[in-house]
Amino acid sequence: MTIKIGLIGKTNAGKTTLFNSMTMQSQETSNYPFTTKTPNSGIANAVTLCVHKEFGVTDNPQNSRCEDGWRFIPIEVTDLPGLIKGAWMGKGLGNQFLSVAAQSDALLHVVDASGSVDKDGKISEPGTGDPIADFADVELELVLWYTKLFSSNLGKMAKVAKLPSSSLADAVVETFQGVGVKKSHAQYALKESLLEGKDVENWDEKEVQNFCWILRDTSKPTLIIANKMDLPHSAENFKNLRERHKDLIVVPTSGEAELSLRRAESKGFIKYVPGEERFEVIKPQELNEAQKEALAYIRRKVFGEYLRTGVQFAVSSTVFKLLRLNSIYPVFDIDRLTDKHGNVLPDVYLLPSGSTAEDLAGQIHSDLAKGLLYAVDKRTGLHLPTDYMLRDRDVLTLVSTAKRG
Ligand SMILES: Nc1nc2c(ncn2[C@@H]2O[C@H](COP(=O)(O)OP(=O)(O)OP(=O)(O)O)[C@@H](O)[C@H]2O)c(=O)[nH]1
Ligand SMILES: [Mg+2]
Repeated sequence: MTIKIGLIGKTNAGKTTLFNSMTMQSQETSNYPFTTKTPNSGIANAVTLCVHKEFGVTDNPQNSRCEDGWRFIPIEVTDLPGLIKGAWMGKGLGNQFLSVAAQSDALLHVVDASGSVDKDGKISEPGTGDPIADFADVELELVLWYTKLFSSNLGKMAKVAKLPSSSLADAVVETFQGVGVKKSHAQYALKESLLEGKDVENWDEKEVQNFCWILRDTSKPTLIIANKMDLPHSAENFKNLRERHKDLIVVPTSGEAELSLRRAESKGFIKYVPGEERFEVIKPQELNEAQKEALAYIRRKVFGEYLRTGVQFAVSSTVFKLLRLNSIYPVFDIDRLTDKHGNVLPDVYLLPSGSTAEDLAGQIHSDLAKGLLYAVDKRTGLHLPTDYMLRDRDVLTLVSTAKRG
């Protein structure tokens, strides 16, 4: 099960540039509004310190990649068309946008922190736009869309809620199924909005809106990307964004810097591991003046101020902090740390915190889960019960009556 992350935000915020830098694709970007017309999907990576050094082995990753001691675990990212006001009513590319956003486990909400996008989405001078308003506008569109779903299913929800075998939370789940709303989200939103016992047909407009805000926030975890940090005015807008949204993770980035570095790296001009706080020019003689100047600009404006481009940090923070996924290394042979074919530390699985050894088995193969007897922990040698709650960076083998495929 691959984790899915969607890039949302106002037009020209830099979503496609970020997407290209994460996936090494070459989707069209421009300084005209609404460049992206249809969603693009690709593979990015969550990065975590690999366990191979701890065990003193050299690994042969199969479902992931290991570089300089860092494990790169693939996830799926989708770049979406910019949102405009009225998208919730189906304006512009609204419906298409929202249905793709709905499939994501988490959203990266990209904001042009330099404030160089005006009200209509056109590029203007840095400092003239309002990143806080941009963020709020896009969030409002999302909530209005939830509200519309709610209102158009009101009659049905009222009926389902009254059935003896179901509850209002079940009715909410049915309505918002396509958005990935789970029963725990519905129950939480009902409780938080103090609407638990109130007949859904008697909620007033404000109550519906409030409920939908809470449902949006809980069902679709979101991280703010403050992009274009290399430009003037970004530092102050970043600070304001962070102050305004203390409950959210806000990561400063420069998508354009990351894209330049990754492309320079793929051409062999520089050594750069995404996420690291340095890069090294290895073939200075092959760089032209413009490329030299671009790298010097990145060193000065991005690494000098913020230590890194922030792009890889944003993706990894989404996976490990926002979604609280744990990286788990299952192996077949616990002594040699290999799979059946002798590959050392072949796979990493990302599982939500609270997952058990049995959940891990289920992700690998349903037969393995059915016959699961216990797990063995590499670090302690302990036998762990099937309901053992996994911890980040666990290395273990699953012992089952079924043979591992
Ligand atoms: N200085 C600077 N410019 C950037 C950065 N990221 C993107 N840009 C520029 O911002 C403009 C818009 O970038 P896109 O990636 O096309 O933006 P988008 O959000 O995908 O826009 P839509 O597809 O219209 O929604 C382009 O001119 C990019 O070169 C950045 O980190 N720094
Ligand atoms: Mg785009």
